[in-house]
Amino acid sequence: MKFQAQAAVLREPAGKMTIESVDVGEPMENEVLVEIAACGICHTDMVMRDGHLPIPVPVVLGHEGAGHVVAVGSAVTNVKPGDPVIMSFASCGTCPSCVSHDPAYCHEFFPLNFFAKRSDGSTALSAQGQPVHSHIFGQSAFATHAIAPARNVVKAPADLPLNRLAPLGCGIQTGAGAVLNSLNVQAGSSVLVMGAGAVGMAAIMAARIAGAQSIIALDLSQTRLDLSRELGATHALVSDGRPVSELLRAAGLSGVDYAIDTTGVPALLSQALMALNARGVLGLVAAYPPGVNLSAELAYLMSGGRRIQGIVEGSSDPQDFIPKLIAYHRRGLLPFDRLIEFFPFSAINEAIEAGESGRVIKPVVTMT
Ligand code: CXF
Ligand code: ZN
Repeated sequence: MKFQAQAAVLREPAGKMTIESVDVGEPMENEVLVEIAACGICHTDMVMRDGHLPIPVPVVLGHEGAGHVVAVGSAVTNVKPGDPVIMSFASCGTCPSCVSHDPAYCHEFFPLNFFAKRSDGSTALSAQGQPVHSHIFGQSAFATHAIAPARNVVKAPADLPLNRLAPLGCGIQTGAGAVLNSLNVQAGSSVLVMGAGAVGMAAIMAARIAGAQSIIALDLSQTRLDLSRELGATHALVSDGRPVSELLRAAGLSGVDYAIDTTGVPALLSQALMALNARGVLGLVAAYPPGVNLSAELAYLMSGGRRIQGIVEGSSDPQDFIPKLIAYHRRGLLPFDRLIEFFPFSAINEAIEAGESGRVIKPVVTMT
């Protein structure tokens, strides 16, 4: 059985998306069909759109979907039709990382999330009989309907609006998880967060939850820095071209125990390394295009026991971590809704523009 959905199709790299009628196939035995209520826009969607993370076209992007399960494949047991769900990233479930509940480091992470098709090569979508690539992050949720592996979906509470919960599946989980899971930020420590976008703001809120003593936001935008202070930053530094260590010194800070990069700007990474205290860690969280390198003085790293750590999706197991984030949100500790502005699905290109111009921190398109 095929039915029609509306999807925002990207037909050429760096192009605009066009909302088109597409045919959606049936879920395979381990998949679910979700009617999407809302989908957040993540910077990684733009990196994929522009071909910096190479993906095939035509394709439907979108990887912060939330909605209701409409149908399930014959082997699905974790959800049933009618359940509200938040969609997250795809993982294989059988590699050593997945078996040890670390699916963000799934050995198949890149094929499953970026190849825009199932492992058997098929896509869930077509238009005028031609395949349209699907399964971006196992979801392709810039659409009214998406087919996802059952492992990808996390049951959502019935009493919270799904459109607000959508960004938990990537951006919020990534920033909060970097602090609470990957780096395990300790109470009383100092945390530098470079970039006050959705991921950076989530990291700032999480650093407050962790009890960090100094939480330093660094960004170009004074408006964002003002908001970062409301969300937990103790210091807000305008990135004005001076090296990070100099900015910290001017703010009365000597160094930091943790630095989290959400910007992907190589010069800032080198500077952040030089601002690490002994035993400090630099967490790499941005969507770095392939081929971008970092050089560091080995004696400096070694002698202070300093580390550089790659972080994917906040080292989260979404099945456990998203419910934890919702519990923090209910207690008022993670007010990520303050980052969101909603747009109708038909205005997806305006929503993207609002995100890229920096006017909106987390645009979310709503389908229902
Ligand atoms: C991505 C960033 C690029 C590597 C995989 C995870 N995060 C999501 O947007
Ligand atoms: Zn993302």
